[in-house]
Amino acid sequence: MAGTIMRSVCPYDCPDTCSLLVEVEDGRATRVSGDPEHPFTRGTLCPKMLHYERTVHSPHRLTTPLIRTGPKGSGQFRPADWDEAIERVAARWGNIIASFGAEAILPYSYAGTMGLVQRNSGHPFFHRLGASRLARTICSPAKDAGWQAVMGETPAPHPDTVADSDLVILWGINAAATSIHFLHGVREAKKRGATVWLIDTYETPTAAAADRTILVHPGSDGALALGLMHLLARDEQLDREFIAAHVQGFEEFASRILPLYPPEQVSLLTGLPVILIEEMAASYGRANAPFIRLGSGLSRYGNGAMTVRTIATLPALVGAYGRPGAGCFCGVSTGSAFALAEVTREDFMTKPTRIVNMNRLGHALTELSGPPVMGLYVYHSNPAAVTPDQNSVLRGLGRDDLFTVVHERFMTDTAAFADIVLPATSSLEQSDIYRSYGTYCIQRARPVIPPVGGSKTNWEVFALLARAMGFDEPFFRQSADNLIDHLLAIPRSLREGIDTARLAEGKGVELRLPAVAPPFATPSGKVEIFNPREPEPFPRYLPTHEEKGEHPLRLMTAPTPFALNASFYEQEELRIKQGGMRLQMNPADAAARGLADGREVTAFNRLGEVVFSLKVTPGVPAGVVVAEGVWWLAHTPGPRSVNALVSQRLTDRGEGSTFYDNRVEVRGGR
Ligand SMILES: Nc1nc2c(c(=O)[nH]1)N[C@H]1C(S)=C(S)[C@@H](COP(=O)(O)OP(=O)(O)OC[C@H]3O[C@@H](n4cnc5c(=O)[nH]c(N)nc54)[C@H](O)[C@@H]3O)O[C@H]1N2
Ligand SMILES: Nc1nc2c(c(=O)[nH]1)N[C@H]1C(S)=C(S)[C@@H](COP(=O)(O)OP(=O)(O)OC[C@H]3O[C@@H](n4cnc5c(=O)[nH]c(N)nc54)[C@H](O)[C@@H]3O)O[C@H]1N2
Ligand SMILES: [Mo]
Repeated sequence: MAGTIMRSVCPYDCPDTCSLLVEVEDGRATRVSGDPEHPFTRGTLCPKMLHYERTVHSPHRLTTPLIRTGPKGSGQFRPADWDEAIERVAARWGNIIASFGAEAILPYSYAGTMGLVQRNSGHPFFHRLGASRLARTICSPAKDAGWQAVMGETPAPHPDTVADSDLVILWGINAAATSIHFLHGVREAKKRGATVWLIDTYETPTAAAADRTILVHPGSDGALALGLMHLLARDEQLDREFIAAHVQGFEEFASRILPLYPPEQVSLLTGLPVILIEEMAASYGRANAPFIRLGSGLSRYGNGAMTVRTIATLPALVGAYGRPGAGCFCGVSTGSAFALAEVTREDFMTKPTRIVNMNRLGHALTELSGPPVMGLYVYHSNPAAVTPDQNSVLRGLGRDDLFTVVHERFMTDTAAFADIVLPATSSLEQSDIYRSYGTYCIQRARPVIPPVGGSKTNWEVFALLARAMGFDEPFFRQSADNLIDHLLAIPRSLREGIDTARLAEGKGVELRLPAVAPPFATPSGKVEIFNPREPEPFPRYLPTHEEKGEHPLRLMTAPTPFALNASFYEQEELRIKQGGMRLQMNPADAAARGLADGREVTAFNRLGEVVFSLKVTPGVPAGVVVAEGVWWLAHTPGPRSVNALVSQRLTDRGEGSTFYDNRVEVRGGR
């Protein structure tokens, strides 16, 4: 007998935020499919979510609290009940606070679930505790900083408006892996005659959706944008009227900055032939509605914010901002659709506490003093796998005097280092309210199955911890649904006039689309090529950290279609689809090193060594190697995964990660 169909939301860190139809039989999810009624995702699921039930009911799910019995990292635990586990945490934290102060406790969380309540449910607790705060900058703060420097708070156009474009530029985005529903609009545009370019550092699966794939040197996109603008100015392919009315600082930019970037110079920086740069500029200048869809990869460099800032400047020269089907889409910022401060409760902090950058966890655990980190609480994140400089993170997690609690669905690389592991529910077992960073949809989810085993939601665990720590604020005694109701009761302009009945039914609902501009949401109301508040008042080309580096090969730590960061590695079928943990290399680089396809190789730099199986492919240019996916150590060919090769250095603005700004050398064998 077929089960009941219930609605839920994909909780993962993806711009699309699909609505799900879940078939439930006897309290188990038996099948998951896309919801055709969702305005943006239209019933299609990605390869990762097709069998979400295999994650939810995986035999590897954690079902009971665990207490460490063996050495740190050995993965030896005994089961315990919740009371014992919570009491131990509270007692140990009490001791740490007495000896070192509450700032010796560090929460570490990111994006295992994107729901607003479950994702942020630790904030009020740790604010109340007086713990150190975490700067959650692993993903794309440099992209935000670069966009904001030019466009302020100007909202993105509706993603489906790409269908009205005649020149679509997928710039540093592997949309076939990370944003498949955006490609729907791209296909529509193509049907109407648009040309599609992909600009990346290697031929990703998205190349199949593009008419033309343009491969640049890593981190050089800012130079390309400057070169295109140089040519637009030289050839008078400018929208002078738009510039005069809506752009700040163009004349000085054109006279002082653009002359520095003639095509010959840009060719040296990007590796593109002069004739191609000329051709690109002419096509961009001629297009009626050029639409840039900007990914985050190119922002994860020492010059990442400046690169995004420079690219965000380009559409202004041809007046593409505000024109239907044109402009630049970096991601939507619908954060203001909800009063998030009601969830995060910064007012629970009695004084502003120390802020620790999550990209530098290795440093925080091994070198930070005043006070040192003595207690670490990890929830919906897997720092042993996803965080830069894996060797330093693992050294930190291995400290005998560090008390680590990990709230997880699986025995991840991080959980294996815990003193206490707490079992977490999956999204199908919890209530939440979702927004999205790639669409204007919101959606409410309620549990569709009971918790698997003894697992608990983030929200519930913080309620237990609050009680154990003696916090008596009523806030900690409400349910997640109470808080969601409260959020929905606070009016916000983005939610004005939305279909609340649909929302209550659990369906995806579109917010009111903000007017894109002009005037632009910047202090001047204009596109700010000149921005006096920035240390660099004009966009220009900045070098990456590794422009000139010790090793010859630039390492791309790219996403795979068959996993999401270090999530989904519990599904064997998806690991098989990835073809194992591979390093992709150009045939010339492989030949120069005497390396054959399928061989075991070691990539190394000053930070570490990682074993891969080699995939030789002309899709990767010489001088670049590609490692897709963030593998769990349980499934790696050697003792480390890719982030052992990634440094803790930060971006130029925004204190972001620099995952793509690393070099390696590669040798055969281990
Ligand atoms: N299947 C899948 N989906 C995902 C994820 C995943 O891991 N797998 N991750 C999720 C998360 S957390 C995020 S933030 C988003 C990210 O989504 P995207 O922004 O699409 O992905 P990124 O990893 O940021 O990088 C995208 C591309 O940037 C390219 N790139 C790197 N350096 C450069 C450069 O210098 N110039 C150019 N032009 N391109 C460059 C990489 O080769 C890669 O193809 O995707 C989300 N969705
Ligand atoms: N080499 C390389 N490294 C990367 C990236 C890359 O592309 N390449 N991408 C980077 C980016 S953009 C990002 S955003 C980060 C992502 O970093 P993370 O957000 O840490 O990513 P995940 O690996 O998805 O880990 C999330 C964990 O949360 C758990 N989880 C899921 N739901 C819940 C829940 O409801 N409660 C609890 N307690 N746990 C839950 C999952 O089981 C999973 O282990 O990774 C970064 N690291
Ligand atoms: Mo991310």
